[in-house]
Amino acid sequence: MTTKMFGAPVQRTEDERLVTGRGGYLDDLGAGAYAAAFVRSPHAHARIRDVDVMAALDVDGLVAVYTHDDLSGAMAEPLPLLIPHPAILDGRTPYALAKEYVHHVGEPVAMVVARDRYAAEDAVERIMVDYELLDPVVGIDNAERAERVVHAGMPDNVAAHLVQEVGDASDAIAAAPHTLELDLDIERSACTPMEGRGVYARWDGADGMLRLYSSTQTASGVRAAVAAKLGLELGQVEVVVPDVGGGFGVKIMHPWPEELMVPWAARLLGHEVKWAEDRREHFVSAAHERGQHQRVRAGFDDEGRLLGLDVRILHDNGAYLPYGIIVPIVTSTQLLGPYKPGAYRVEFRSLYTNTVIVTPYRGAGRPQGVFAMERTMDAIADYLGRDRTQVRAANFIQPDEMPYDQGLLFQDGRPLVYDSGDFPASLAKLKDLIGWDDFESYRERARAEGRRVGIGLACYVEGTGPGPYEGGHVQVETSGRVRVATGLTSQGQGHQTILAQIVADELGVPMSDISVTTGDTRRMPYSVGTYASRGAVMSGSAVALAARRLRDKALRIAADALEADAGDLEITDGRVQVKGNPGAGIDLGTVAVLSNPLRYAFDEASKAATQFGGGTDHDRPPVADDDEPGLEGTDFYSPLRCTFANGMHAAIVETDPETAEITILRYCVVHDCGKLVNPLIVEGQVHGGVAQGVAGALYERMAYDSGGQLLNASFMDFLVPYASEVPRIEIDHLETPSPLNPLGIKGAGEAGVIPGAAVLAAAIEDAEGFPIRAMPISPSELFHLRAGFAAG
Ligand code: MCN
Repeated sequence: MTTKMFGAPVQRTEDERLVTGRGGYLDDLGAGAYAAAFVRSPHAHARIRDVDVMAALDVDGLVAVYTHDDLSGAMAEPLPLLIPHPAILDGRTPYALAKEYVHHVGEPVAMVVARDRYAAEDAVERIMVDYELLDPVVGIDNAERAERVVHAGMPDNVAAHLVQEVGDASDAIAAAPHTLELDLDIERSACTPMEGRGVYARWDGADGMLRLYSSTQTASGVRAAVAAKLGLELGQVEVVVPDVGGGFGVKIMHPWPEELMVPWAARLLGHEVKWAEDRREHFVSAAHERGQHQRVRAGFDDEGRLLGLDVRILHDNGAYLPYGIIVPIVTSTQLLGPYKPGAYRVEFRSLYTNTVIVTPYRGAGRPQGVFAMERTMDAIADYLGRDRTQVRAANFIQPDEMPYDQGLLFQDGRPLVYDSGDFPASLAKLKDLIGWDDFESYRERARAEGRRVGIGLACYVEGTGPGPYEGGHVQVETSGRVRVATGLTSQGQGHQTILAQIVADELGVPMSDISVTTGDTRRMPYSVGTYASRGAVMSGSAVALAARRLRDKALRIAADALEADAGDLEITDGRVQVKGNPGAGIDLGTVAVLSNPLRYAFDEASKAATQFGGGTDHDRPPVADDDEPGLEGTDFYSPLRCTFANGMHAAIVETDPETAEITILRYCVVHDCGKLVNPLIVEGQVHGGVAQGVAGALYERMAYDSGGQLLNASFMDFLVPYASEVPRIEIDHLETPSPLNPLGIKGAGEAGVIPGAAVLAAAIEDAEGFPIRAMPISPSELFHLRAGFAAG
């Protein structure tokens, strides 16, 4: 390697285009397309008696109206259950358009296609749906009581039930010197990306090809689902993902009903069709997450060591289960964080409710797990009168115990094994960064000024970079420029930059000579997608492997041309040369020419190529027996299991003694995602994550009334924090490389959000002196808690 871009804080190459308004998002496409709009259920639970479309047919510009009756074959069947699991008792999934019943407000009942969106919306308003209202089930308590049911034939509303146990937790708790119990709540929230969902489809009847543009995190998943549902061969469907204005998990779902209906109609009508979600639609019909009740029982010794832990989780699953049980299984298996309890039992029930579905939202179940575990750690410390960091340290898995098997099974049935990490070192860094040991004197000074301040911390581990695989394609053009393709889609993570950094080092070319294509199934048909903080680990490794292979090939070809030994060659600044003798070498572009005999006649570079006899040596086969023509190649990376990143956050808050306003004075992060490809990007990811963590702790919640109506379905009412509410974030890194992948990387994209609720609950509790058991918490809730505490 001659350049050293891996690890450098390189500015993101995609930003100039995006911040100067040259990005191309879904709704920038398809100016001539028909517009689709959806009739959505205004009720949380109802039977559809009739859909009367007559009045809509008069709307000027109307093209077509579709209901479930118009669908046939696979399109008329429910959507697939994407990730099955034996713990799923009854996995209900929605239809592309509702059939007989609606199970949440916002569920699509009919689709209108019209010349433009105005006409489509007018027609939507004229469609009369006759609903027989049924009792909705809203909230975890109601779902658990099961006095009403969400789905006919399911009397207890339990979608899935799973128990995992390591040792005998009941015995361990019963025998422990101390025990305590906690009831915890964390409310529903949502991803709220800047850009909503959207899909634009073109059907080319002449060659039977469907071209689909989708604002998705999973291009290949959409392709597979649409092909299957529309009865097309995979080779007939291409999915291209334009710039995406954020996803955070909501665009991981594939297919959304709209993502099926739009191409289905485009094919039927032989005309382009587009749907771009508006904000209100996003609130009421896209996915949410978080929503859990947790009951924790802990048994511990005088040092605060956990001897037994029993956690029971009720998870609000929403009306359908297309995404299986990923969220509660992540909560239940990654809840233990950096700790090793003597025995552990976890049980969850995933409950159907008449609210929108749940897909993994950044952090995916971990914020809830960390909330349970870290609130427990704090409760133990407070009970024993010990420092909160000491109790944690007493429970840490030590670095020399790595790899550490928690004895639990993850979603895919594989054991949950932490590959590496140094928790004591992280804690030491965090304590230094925030000045933990000096806080009491600061508190005293603040108290003397009539101010109330508190400090809290929270620790987490995060399984990142799961398989099954991801690919990378690398091609050297005869110009010497390098094209890289990944199946990942980018929602703002900076993939183009970091993949170019990796390839620059592996191939020995300047970053400015590398361009990266993301989310285009024409360039990379086999891919899994961007979620679970897997991009750097999976695609980073795949492109590194592809580039390494290409480098070997380039050296072989150049060795032949230079009549040198491949082992004596190196690639520097895009030139293959003899080590120690830069004069003796050829450009990579020339190697690309040599690799493809057909290019000799056409290419300028062939002039250089012929110098080395590549085109004139008739005794040598133009392509070696075990090689393919061209300087390009694809490689795939498929890990044994995911790699565990970890981190610890601490915050100092101030709560106003009168108004109960909560201000974050400091927010510190120690983060370990293995080797950092680009520290600037990782810190940006941590900043974004912390902003969402703060949002989930203090502002954002989905407020449903008892009828299943979302009361805050707009940015006037759903409080997304402004930059002014997000604290300055101080970050320190630890780099314990992962032994599992070729670059030693662990994921970073979700980390910042994970401990947000736990760390702020701890700090507020410390400021106030009474337990905080539910998040988010608003000033008015804090005010009432104070009053309740004061009243005893
Ligand atoms: N990175 C790095 N070094 C590491 C790890 C990561 O330089 N050791 C860089 C990566 O190269 C990448 C970024 O950090 O540019 C995030 O990488 P990774 O952790 O692999 O996450 P993914 O690329 O798989 O992105 C998904 C992740 C998830 S799951 C959510 S949710 C999320 C997130 O990324 N949604 C986002 N970050 C987001 N950022 C933006 N702007 N928008 C979203 O929707």
